[in-house]
Amino acid sequence: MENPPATAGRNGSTDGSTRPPERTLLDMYRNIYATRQFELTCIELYRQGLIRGYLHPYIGQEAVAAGVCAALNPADYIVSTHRGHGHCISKGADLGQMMAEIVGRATGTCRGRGGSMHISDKRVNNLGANGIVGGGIPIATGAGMGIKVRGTDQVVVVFFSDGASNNGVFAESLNMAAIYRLPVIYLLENNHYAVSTPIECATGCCDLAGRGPAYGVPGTCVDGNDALAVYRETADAVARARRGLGPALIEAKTYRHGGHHVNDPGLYMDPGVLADWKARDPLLLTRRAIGDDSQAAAIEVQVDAELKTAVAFATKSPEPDVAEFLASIEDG
Ligand SMILES: Cc1ncc(C[n+]2csc(CCOP(=O)(O)OP(=O)(O)O)c2C)c(N)n1
Repeated sequence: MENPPATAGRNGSTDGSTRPPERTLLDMYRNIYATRQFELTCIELYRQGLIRGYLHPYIGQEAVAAGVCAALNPADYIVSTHRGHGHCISKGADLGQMMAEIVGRATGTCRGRGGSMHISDKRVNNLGANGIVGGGIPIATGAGMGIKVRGTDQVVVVFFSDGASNNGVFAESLNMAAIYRLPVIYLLENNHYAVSTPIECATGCCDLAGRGPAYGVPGTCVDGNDALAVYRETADAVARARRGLGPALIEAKTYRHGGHHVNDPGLYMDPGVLADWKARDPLLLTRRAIGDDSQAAAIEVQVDAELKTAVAFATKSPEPDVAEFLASIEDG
């Protein structure tokens, strides 16, 4: 595995060592653990009828969001998906406002109007999740064009999955990003399924990173359960994009620990394959990489307390006001 690039970003990895700064590893573990606990809590709240609509757990994939966002600055953008809780948390969401959004309360990041699948968070430059598979890909390409026009050194990362990479907008967006050298990182989370369809049944060529060069976009593949590897690969792509060298496609191979959504038992998943992936649970791998149980345990205590406060805040918050909502539509 390559060393982290010698860039002096938020993570300040300039020593060329194979380990990123300790703070980065701990931050990634915090985000992985927070996402895991947040979603386990959401599943309980869903069963209690407190969350309406769909809920798509990210459990098993958390190292992708954590590794990617560790390589970003607060001013950088992300664009998310229907499976986006990990993206939100790793980009810096306040757990209380995020939980309030998911239970549909007025104090949520979108005043309770977006919910799990359409959450966004302007405060941390999260341009939002999307119920349209692949819908975020052209949005990010447009955001990349905006950055280029404004002439800042920001980048945008768009998360999407293997199913979305078969949509036409993938081809159109990569082509456009290549010709304009847009600072967009296309982060393909290959979790090997689109609902119940395994990738082999939906995709003629399963080398998804290999699709990038066909459009003039460098493509790399990384172990998506290894947060450090994801961080390094992303930091490399971010450094290139900030230098004006254009877009990148990163395929992070990972796996869901369960079905497509909260009510899908995932019976079509091979139990042996699932067990192999669970043995490489990103939570365990990252905890092991820290190598100091007391540091990991301290993070867990802090997150558990934060989450408890977040749930209390969210569930005690008022429902959105219908009259205010209708007035806001009329105001445009
Ligand atoms: C344009 C569009 N087509 C179909 C759907 C229905 N749908 C919802 S999720 C999903 C699977 C998406 O698979 P993938 O992109 O691999 O993401 P994952 O769920 O694995 O994270 C489909 C087909 C949709 N929401 N939008």
